[in-house]
Amino acid sequence: MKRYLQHPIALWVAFIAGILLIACQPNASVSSQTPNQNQSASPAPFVSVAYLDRPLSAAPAQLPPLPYDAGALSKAIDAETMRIHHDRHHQTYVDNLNKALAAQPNLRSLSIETMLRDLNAVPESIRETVRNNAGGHLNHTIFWQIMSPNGGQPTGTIAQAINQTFGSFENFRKQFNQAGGDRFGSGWVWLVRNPQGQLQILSTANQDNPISNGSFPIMGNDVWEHAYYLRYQNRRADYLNNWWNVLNWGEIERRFQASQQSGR
Ligand code: MN3
Repeated sequence: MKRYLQHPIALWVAFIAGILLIACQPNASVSSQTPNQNQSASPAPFVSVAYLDRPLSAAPAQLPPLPYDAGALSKAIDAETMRIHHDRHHQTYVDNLNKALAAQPNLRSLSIETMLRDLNAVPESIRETVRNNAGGHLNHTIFWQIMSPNGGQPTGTIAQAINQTFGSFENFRKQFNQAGGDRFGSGWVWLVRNPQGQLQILSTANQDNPISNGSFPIMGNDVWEHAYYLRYQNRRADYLNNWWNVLNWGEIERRFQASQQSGR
């Protein structure tokens, strides 16, 4: 009998010990997981500067459709310019990039952002072609998205940040247009989040994108003549002024918030 009694008691003791272990477990797991969660959150999450939620693929690069009709931005840009700009110029960057990467399966598996962040990793024989055409593809992919037929004024956190950094929206607009007008030849004018975490206006030559210098492009305007020549001819300043009528401030706000999460 004793042996039978001892056995259930041993089971009972084990059962209580088990309950105690389980009862202690949540505390132990919370305290041990908290630092782990912090560790995994500390590296900045990947944020695509093209689409924010997914990288811009080079396997193969593809022309994204315009998110509105070609004539929708006529407050600033005529339909024919939009068609030529998107269907031919942007398509050409895509085609030339795919040609350059055709024999480079390792590079094709990288995102366009990754390539442009480290151009030295691209073989020298195609580096300039990748710089220009991957840059052209990325820049125009951003450009189409940050415009919309509606225009208007910035709201939300981007409006506050612009006021804090530049004094007022009007000052920001003036400085941005000035930088776009001062770009000699072809290039872009940008509002970026720089590596120090500040908003900054800068311009880049040709199809260079600010990510190559560690900045996050929040919004940018194309000041190549192909972007405005049919309607404005040599009057780049008029194009720069009118462009503010067709900005997608909701998308720009989304990009500003993503730039803060990106850690760059
Ligand atoms: Mn262009």
